[in-house]
Amino acid sequence: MRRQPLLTFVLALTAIACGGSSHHHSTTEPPADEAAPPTAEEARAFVARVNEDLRRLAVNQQRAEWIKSTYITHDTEIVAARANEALMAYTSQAIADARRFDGLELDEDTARQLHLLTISQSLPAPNDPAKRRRLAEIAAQLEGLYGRGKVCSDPADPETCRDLQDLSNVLAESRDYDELLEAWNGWRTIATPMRPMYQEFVSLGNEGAREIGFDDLGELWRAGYDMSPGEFDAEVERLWEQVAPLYEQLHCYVRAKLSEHYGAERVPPQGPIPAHLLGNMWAQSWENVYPLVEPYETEGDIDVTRALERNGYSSRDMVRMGESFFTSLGLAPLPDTFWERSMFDKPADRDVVCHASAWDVEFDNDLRIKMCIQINEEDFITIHHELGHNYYYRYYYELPILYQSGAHDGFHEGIGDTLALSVTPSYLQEIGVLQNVQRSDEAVINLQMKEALAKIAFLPFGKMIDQWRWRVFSGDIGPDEYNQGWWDLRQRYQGIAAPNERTEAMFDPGAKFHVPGNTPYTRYFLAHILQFQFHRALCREAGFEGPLHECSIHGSTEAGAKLQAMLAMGASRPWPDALEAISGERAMDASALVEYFAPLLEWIQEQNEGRTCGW
Ligand code: X8Z
Ligand code: ZN
Repeated sequence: MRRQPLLTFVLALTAIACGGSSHHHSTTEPPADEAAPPTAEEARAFVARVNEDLRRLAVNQQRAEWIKSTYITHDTEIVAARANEALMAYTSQAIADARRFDGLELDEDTARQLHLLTISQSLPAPNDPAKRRRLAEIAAQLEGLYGRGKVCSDPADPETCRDLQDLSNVLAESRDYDELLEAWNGWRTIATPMRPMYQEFVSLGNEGAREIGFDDLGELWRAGYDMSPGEFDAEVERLWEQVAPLYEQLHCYVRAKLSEHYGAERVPPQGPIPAHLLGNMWAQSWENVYPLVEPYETEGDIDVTRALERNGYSSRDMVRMGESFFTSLGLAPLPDTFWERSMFDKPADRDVVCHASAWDVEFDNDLRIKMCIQINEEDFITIHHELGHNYYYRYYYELPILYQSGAHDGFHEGIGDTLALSVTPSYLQEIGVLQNVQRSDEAVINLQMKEALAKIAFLPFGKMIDQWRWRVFSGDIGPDEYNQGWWDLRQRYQGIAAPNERTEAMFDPGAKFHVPGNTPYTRYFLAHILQFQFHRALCREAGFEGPLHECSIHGSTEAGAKLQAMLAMGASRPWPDALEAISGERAMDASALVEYFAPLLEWIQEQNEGRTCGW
């Protein structure tokens, strides 16, 4: 989550920063002779100094942020907002100061770090101190509203309250249309108060982005990919077109099954699917409806959740198992401090930001995760996801802070997921989680269905969130059409529809963590494509020959060495260099994903014969 690229994060992170004195110190001493042109040597010294200053400010900000996220109160929110304010003030000033080196012939490292500085913030603040403070506070409050969110049938009685975890469990397990609807509607009530705050947030964030030279906040976000924002836009479209046909087939099949279960009046066989029936609060991944769409009823046990429960694992045991996958590749064990400082369980006595995240608070191998782990398959996979972030931090923490990020943010999000693709039934049998794993063509289709519900279903969601935000930031979607614009995109990309009327008094985007948390989201879309590309490359490295979906890299130190080489580059080179280091390829490409799901696609296409797909 949020912390990913620390760098990006940090700096910008979310932004929230605060603080700050109202007068700015210039980040470098003014040249002795004001008229003397800046030199490459000065630029190098400037970058070194910025790295040092950022370390101090970012560590302070991360510490405050960690405390706030693990103990949400009025005061911790303000302390975190102040620390973020200081970081934002410094960063924007440094970007302005760096302008004097524009047009100078610089060595590659200096030029790259100056570029990374410019794009390091996901929320740049305006220079006006009052506006900056306001922005930092709104950002902290938005996240606080989400983290604290509860729905109570009797507000006077805490016993009647349900939080996101409770409501998500209803979405995952219930098959009762009305019960699902109540939980779905309930969670969205927590976002309503965010609406005016978000409007102000957009306007202040845009102002900050313009002051550092971007048209709006969305343009700044799209500038982080070693190509122009326009080229990046086209790149995302290109990748989407590679995978959209798979999504359409999956959608068609799942809709037919849900229609059988809930009836054609509730799930019309040719229209969009009601958004609350897909097993997930945001319909972003659908693995929880697997029992309703299972291709073959078999004896084979791929119910990982049941197996985890049966074995009596604790949250810590699950994290240990995750770590052991990384160490099987020859990567280092997690430091002792990881086990001391992480938060694995939801505290009973205070509000925390439960949304999973991975941190390096001190930018110095101070690795941590923060999760409210439940003993189930989804969280077992999320643990691998978060540890992927930690291992990125682990292998680049010795670089200058400006390089302590992923090659791009999609890389950061894709590492743990890549390893999780190797958490196959055979692997789970090997480590004693599953017994009696079946091997048959039917078992392959079952397993692929489950994976498709997680990975293919996610793709349009991964794209649409920022399609919405980019339009909001540019003004294409105005404040009086936030919800309409949201549901138009939900329907267009995902083929889902709200189950009841949504009005402009509501603010449904705010019910998804990354909107109030201000975490860019296209990274997850990219990661869902890249992870298959990484997987294919690492399988090759591990000497695997056979169909891609059967490969597990578990235990391959050759694959581990390749991975480590890429992680250690951080953001020091343009991302195509990092992609080349791991895969020999220089372009993002969904063909590995298509190859991986080839058996399922063929099967689904047969099932869909005679159906009208699309919406
Ligand atoms: O936010 C996350 C991670 C932390 S970076 C748990 N993910 C996205 C989400 O939950 O919406 C992982 C997949 C998509
Ligand atoms: Zn992540």
